[in-house]
Amino acid sequence: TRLILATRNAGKLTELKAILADAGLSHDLVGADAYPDVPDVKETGVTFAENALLKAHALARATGFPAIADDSGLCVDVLGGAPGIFSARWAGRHGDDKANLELLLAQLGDIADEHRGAHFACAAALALPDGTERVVEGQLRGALRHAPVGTNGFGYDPILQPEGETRTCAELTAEEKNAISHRGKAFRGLVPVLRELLG
Ligand code: ITT
Repeated sequence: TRLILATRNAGKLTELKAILADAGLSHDLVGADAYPDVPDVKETGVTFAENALLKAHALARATGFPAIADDSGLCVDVLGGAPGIFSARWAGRHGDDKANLELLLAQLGDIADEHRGAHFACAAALALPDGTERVVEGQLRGALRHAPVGTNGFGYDPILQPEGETRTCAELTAEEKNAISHRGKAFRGLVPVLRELLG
């Protein structure tokens, strides 16, 4: 059966397909770009879970297929959890990863390493056309570097060094990142729910 991946973020889509395939999910995975006529939903929620559910419901309702969505971001301790749900447009323009990362580094300035704690957060939401919904969340704890390193991944990956790692997320292979990431944890947690509700 068809399962819609309710995202237009290419980096997320690549990771989601790998995470779900590794978990043995055999559904026909189709990105939101296959439905260009479905308008982007306004992310009016105040939590990752609320926004993930908004996106999943919008696609499930519009397509008549089950849909899963990812809402995620970087939460910085000394910024009280910002950028958080505003991570994709922190510097103003939605999806401008380079500008977002540079603004965040500038905001942190030369704050010492012991005060550069942060985590990635991800809410994985499932919505069925009948309105059934489920959410599972995951986090990846780490510290922020003073300058970007690495070219893999997307978004803030070049500045987050996971706990227990010497490399940034952008220096990890896709497999290494998915094994420990907020997204990997959230969506692997959603897999048993998908099996139960979708068969
Ligand atoms: P969709 O809503 O279409 O899924 P989006 O990019 O708008 O795409 P979000 O609102 O959830 O999605 O924003 C997520 C932002 O958080 C993303 O643009 C990155 O800047 C950041 N982010 C999330 N996961 C990340 C990861 O694994 N590595 C680096 N940055 C990440």
